Amino acid sequence: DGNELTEIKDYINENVKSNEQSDLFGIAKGKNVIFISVESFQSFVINNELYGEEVTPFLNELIKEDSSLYFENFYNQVAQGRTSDSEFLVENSLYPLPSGAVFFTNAQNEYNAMPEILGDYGYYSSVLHANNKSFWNRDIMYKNLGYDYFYGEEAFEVTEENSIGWGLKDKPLFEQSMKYLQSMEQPFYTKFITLTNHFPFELDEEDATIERYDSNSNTLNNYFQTIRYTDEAIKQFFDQLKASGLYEDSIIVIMGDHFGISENHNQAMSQYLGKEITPYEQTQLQRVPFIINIPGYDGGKVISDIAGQIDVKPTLLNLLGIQPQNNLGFGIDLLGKQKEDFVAFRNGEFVSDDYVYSSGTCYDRQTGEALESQSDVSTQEKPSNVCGPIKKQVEKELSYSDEIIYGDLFRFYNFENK
Ligand code: GP9
Repeated sequence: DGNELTEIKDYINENVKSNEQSDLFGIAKGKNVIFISVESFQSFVINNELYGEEVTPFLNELIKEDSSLYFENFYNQVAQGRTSDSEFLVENSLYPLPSGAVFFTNAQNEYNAMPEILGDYGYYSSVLHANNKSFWNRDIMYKNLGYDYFYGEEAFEVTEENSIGWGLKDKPLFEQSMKYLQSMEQPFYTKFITLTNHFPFELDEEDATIERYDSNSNTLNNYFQTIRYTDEAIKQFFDQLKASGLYEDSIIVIMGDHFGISENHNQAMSQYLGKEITPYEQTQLQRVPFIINIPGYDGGKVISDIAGQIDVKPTLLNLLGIQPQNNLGFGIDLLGKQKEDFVAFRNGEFVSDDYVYSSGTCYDRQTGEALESQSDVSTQEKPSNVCGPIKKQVEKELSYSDEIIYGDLFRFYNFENK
């Protein structure tokens, strides 16, 4: 009957939310939000080189700008629902499910998602993604999350020349989207989901502007070329936004959705990074870029605090000066006074300020040194058991999030708060 909600709300107030407002609250009030979800974009390529050439030259410049906030220790938290899980995390500040994709299993639930909240503040919301609308059950789920419109594959001119792999290439995606953006009611919240940097990372020869890598993994070898292409596509999009005049009235958010190079390619990855891929490094490889570009802002910086996709919703809403009453989630405003000090992964592993818990081992986050074995972690009494208490809280938090979804608890919550 929804009584579980009281316990969950208490937990969130005590452990997750901080009541102090960030200095940046409302700095982007009334601005359009252009959110670019970049397929399989991992942080290891940022500020990195291949054969002496920057892999992502445009984004490397962008994060240095005074108008940009870049989170260098931001982790993806997806599970089996991959891109759809990252969308779910972003829109709801809830965790994806332990198995299956919540976009399929609980698409009929009540939610209190970002498009719906922004709608109450006069925003028009849409998604631009050149794939079949029913992929990941998006057509159903988007309506339920409060999106006003979904520009799917049929909204774009897709030809043999302008597509590869999964469909329309990123450059024509942005190019063809300009007409939609220019005629859109403002302020708008618009999400782009790119496709070119999708496994197996195919690219036409004429689009390649960086060499392939040379290792035993074709996947990793190709990856540098497709992510460079996407970097160029985003650069071109910024130019078009500036030329159209939309740039000044918008904030642009760029986020990687999940990893592209799985652990099957660790040998090649280890060759590229020049270090062994331990479980600690494997977790560090779950970092994805998160960039917020705020035209006109001049306090840009690189933020090293740990962060995750669960934190996107409260962070963006705060920048927009929106503090909805009716809000229940497990993320924090990354620009505010922090409270929760771990990033939880769906399998119960986590990163905290001081530790990384991966494959049953607790590591020192700064040095990567292994501190305890799994058996130590589960024995609460040991004084050396530093990961154990955090692990317990992570499990509790994940199960609260599951309770909300499995019990469709927003039915009661929205009712209470109306
Ligand atoms: C498909 C695209 C890719 O529309 O979002 O999804 P993924 O395979 O990365 O989950």
